[in-house]
Amino acid sequence: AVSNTEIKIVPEVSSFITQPRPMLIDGKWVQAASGKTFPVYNPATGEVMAHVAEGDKEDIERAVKAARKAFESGPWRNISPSERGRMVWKLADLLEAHADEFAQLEALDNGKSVKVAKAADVALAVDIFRYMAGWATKIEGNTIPISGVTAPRSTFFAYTLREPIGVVGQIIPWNFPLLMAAWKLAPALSAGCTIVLKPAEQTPLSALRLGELILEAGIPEGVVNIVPGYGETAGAALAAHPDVDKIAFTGSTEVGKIIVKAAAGNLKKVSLELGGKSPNIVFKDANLKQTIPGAAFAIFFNHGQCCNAGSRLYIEQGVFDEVVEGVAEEAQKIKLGSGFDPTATMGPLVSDEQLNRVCGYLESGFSQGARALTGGKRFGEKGYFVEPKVLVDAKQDMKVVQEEIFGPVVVAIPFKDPNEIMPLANDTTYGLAAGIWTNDISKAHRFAARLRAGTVWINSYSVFDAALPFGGYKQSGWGREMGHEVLENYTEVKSVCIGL
Ligand code: TXE
Repeated sequence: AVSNTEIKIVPEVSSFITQPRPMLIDGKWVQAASGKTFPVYNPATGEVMAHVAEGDKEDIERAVKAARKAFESGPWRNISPSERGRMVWKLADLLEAHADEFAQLEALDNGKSVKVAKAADVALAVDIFRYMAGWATKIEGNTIPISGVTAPRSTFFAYTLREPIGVVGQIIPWNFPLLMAAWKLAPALSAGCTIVLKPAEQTPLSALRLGELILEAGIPEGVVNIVPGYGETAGAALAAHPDVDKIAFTGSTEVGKIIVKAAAGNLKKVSLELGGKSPNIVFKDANLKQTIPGAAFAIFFNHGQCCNAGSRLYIEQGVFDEVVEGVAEEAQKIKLGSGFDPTATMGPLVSDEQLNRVCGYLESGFSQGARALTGGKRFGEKGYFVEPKVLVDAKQDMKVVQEEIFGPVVVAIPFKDPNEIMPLANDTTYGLAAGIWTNDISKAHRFAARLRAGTVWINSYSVFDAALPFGGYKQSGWGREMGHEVLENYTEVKSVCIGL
């Protein structure tokens, strides 16, 4: 039962969650081999709201078999790139037509606002399917002039083919459940791969509903298999499976390392999009009217549960008080409430576990001497709400400055000399994103080049586009998502050489 909701739940969503949801294997909706299901919680109330088939090793086995068959001998490999692109485009159209339903499913499952889910999660998911649909016909090799050093008397004609990598395992997190599924599925489909997708156990619903649209779009059976389940069981089986050619993972750096080890068994290719502790740097010449709401958005969007969150706010002395107080004021304006409350501007964290993790970090910060300018701690007794926080008096070596909190908590640290900021900003094991706020164009470009991060936003933050690659330096990951760069993750290059 879902209580305190003001936006009315559409009938498609209520009927979807009242039935236990099966998994998608070989084009059919089936129960887990074990017959088990697991509960899905509404983070706004802490109550169980749905049950989902609990995939495990045996289900992964069945799904990988189906994906292998679809890759080797199904109709998929003979479908032209143009037709493949049209199917992916059709999937985008279907998703768009069901935008309200997906926004509600996402809000129920993850806790985010229905409005935001529609404007951001669903819209960006539609967009990546459209963008990638266009790439299906543009994945090309080259013709390459070679000299044939080892056989000098012959002439050669040589070219490369860019082929789908094969059966792909994809493991995704709970912070943007639908969007992470779309970022993973769209390029793999356009490249001609077949897929076993494992959604996060906290948020399996939108991926399962997407599976229905995948079939409706005409994508053949076995091309996309969706196996919900826990990380240590279903996820681990997928990462280790000897017949999976590639694994793509988004989640914690800790589990990313486990995936790499599991993948070593058959040396499957690996791409990883992991955590971050991104520096957001404010110079005193910045336009503070833009910077203050920008810095607040950088951390508080999606309740701070963004791998790219601007969680370390470095502010040049002279404007420190004004910026920090401004961001704290923005935090105070935030109204906590269910994603279905149209007046709420921040929802609950995704789970009990995440609530405890964030509160644990706050306690650790306070015990090491940090001070909160805003907020108490947990908000209310029901649901997983936490008040947005601005921490000051933090030192660079504190846990709250070094580790990913993944909640609405920003640490603000002053700096004196612009030359001292780069080493501090780069003093992290992560390298996912960074922000710079300044009106000095040459300073902006100079510092952007020195940041060890996969994305640098200047006078903006969290701007995502299907055409713009995203991914991490250092322990934030391997490879890039989106843009044409992502196609490297899902293709192999074959050289063909003909003696003439
Ligand atoms: O992530 P996990 P959790 C960070 C963030 C957060 C922390 C923990 O700091 O506080 O991670 O979150 C699957 N083999 N990010 O515990 O465990 C799991 O089922 C194979 C950053 O939820 O990494 C889920 O599908 N798979 C991040 C996925 O991995 C395993 C987004 C992610 O879960 C597995 C989420 C295993 N042994 C959390 N163990 C980002 N980069 O955006 C778990 N999984």
